[in-house]
Amino acid sequence: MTTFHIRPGTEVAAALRDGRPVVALESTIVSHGLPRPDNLRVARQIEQTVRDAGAVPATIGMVGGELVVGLDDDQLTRLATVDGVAKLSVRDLAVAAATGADGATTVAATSAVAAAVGIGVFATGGLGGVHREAAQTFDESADLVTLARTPITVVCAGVKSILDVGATLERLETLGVGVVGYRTRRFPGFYLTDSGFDLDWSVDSPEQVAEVLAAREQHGVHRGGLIVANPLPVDEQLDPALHDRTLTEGLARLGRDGVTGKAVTPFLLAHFHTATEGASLAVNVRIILRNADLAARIAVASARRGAA
Ligand code: PSU
Ligand code: MN
Repeated sequence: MTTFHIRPGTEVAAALRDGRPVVALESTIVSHGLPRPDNLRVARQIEQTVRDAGAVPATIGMVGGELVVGLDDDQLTRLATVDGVAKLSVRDLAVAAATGADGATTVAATSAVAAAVGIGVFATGGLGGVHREAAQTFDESADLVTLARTPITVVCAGVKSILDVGATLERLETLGVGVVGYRTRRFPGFYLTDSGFDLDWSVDSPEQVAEVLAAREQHGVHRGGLIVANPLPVDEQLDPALHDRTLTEGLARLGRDGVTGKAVTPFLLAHFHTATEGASLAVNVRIILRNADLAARIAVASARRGAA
């Protein structure tokens, strides 16, 4: 009879056992979020960034039905290069395992699996959120509701402006997901430093985030996730005029081509990539690497405090 256990990679298993800092990483940005062949190179760079800051990277994904925490280089290469890798949210994990699928985990699935094995910090680029047409389609990412019930800290640069940013923040509030700005009181807009929305809280250092996590743990009252929103410095953001033009054009094309549902995000991301001649991709990579570095420093501070 087949058994279905989560398999931690050797290095991740040792680090968790010894209480050393570990950072979870998602695989959907590798398989679906970034274009080939840059995706594999970037995936390795993200892991190296986590190592350089003193933590162990644990990229999560499913290979041949096995749920792996800490993919090795062959497994990472497989998810980055083969066709037909499924995009797995939490609800898909068991079906994908039972059918022996290859799959990449979203923010929701990565958070849930990381928390299940005792990893407390996760780095990504941007979260899923409420889509602009959600009032008609009900299209809201499972990332939000999953973070409501998962004790994980996600370092990200907010959500992309292709989503409804204000509605996403409202839903995070309703769902009880904590949101703190890293050295800012403005919610970042992914490609742009500032989405135009205010935040109630700001933290200044990885040590201060570790204090927040310790307080949450010791209180035992709030069992949901915490988003650490890490904006790009203004001089590294996508040119705002180019951003606005590209977004307006992309949204118009959506309507014209009748693109809906799951296809909306990939369509808009591909449009950004071509319309900005690769500038948006460079910014995207920069965001992920900065978030990986900050997440690793938070994991290190938490491990020092003994409450990772
Ligand atoms: N946002 C991005 N790039 C991405 C994603 C979100 O800017 O690659 C991925 C993440 O894995 C996220 C998922 O969890 O898309 C959300 O998908 P959906 O909206 O289908 O829940
Ligand atoms: Mn959706």
